[in-house]
Amino acid sequence: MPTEALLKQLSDRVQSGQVKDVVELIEEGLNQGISAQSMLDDGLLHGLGELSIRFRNSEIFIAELLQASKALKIGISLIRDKLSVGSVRLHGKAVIATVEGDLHDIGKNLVKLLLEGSGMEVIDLGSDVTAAQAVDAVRKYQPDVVALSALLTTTMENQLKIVEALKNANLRDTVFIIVGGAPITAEFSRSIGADGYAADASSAVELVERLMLEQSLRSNQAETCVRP
Ligand code: B1M
Repeated sequence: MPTEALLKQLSDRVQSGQVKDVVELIEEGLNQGISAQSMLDDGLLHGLGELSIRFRNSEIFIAELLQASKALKIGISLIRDKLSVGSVRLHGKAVIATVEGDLHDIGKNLVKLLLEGSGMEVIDLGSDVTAAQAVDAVRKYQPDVVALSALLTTTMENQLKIVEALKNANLRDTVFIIVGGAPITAEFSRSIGADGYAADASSAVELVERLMLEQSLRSNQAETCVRP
């Protein structure tokens, strides 16, 4: 099947939540040499995007959105090993979560996938994660990065709650906090005192790389200063 037709079918089958067809189309696409990134962006996510417009216009119900999300997740699981962020190699540990009150985890899972793919150990706290749970996880795992996702305008403030809770627990300065999700902006990130915002999963990896590089430059400078 021509690439364009296959990607269109993939998008259509996600929208109609046909898991079996999605699996078959991805297998066919991989055999044809279509890139995993293209199947993700132009097939799976395109389908979810189209459905989102219909959901906003009240043309479909939440059950259809759920079924489509299921098809999309299974699709991603088939190409996850082939998605990459180029040459970025990271070390260290990240704790990732979707904040309290929010069940949207597809974007968070993509960020997790790419952070793992770039070499980080990622502890996934799941979705609907409270500030107390985030603080406990930072105490327990001592990560370098806390990555927070929020998809609802009503839950984005819960990213601030986590920043505040980490401050109150004297843990704020032990981690980089990065935030993302559809309603989040760079300005919002600054306003809540996070260390950075990323618009998508690959930018999240680049952001972590930049923050860790800056940190290691700072500690090298400090070491040079104290050396006799
Ligand atoms: Co919901 N939902 N949903 N939904 N849903 C939205 C977010 C909405 C915009 C739909 C709409 O109205 N058009 C709307 C929010 C409106 C608002 O807040 N202003 C909405 C609503 C209203 C709701 C409910 C309230 C509906 C209801 O019950 N009446 C309900 C809330 C449930 C809850 O969370 N408490 C609800 C439920 C659901 C489902 C469960 C059915 C399902 C989620 C399934 C799941 O995740 N397991 C769902 C879905 C699928 C969506 C849409 C259609 C798609 C979200 C998605 O997965 N996108 C969404 C519409 C939309 O966003 N266009 C919508 C694909 C994903 C890859 O993108 O998550 O944005 P995204 O992630 C991106 C970037 O944002 C970024 O990277 C990813 C791309 O690489 N990113 C990060 C994300 N996190 C990051 C973290 C980072 C960095 C980057 O660093 C840490």
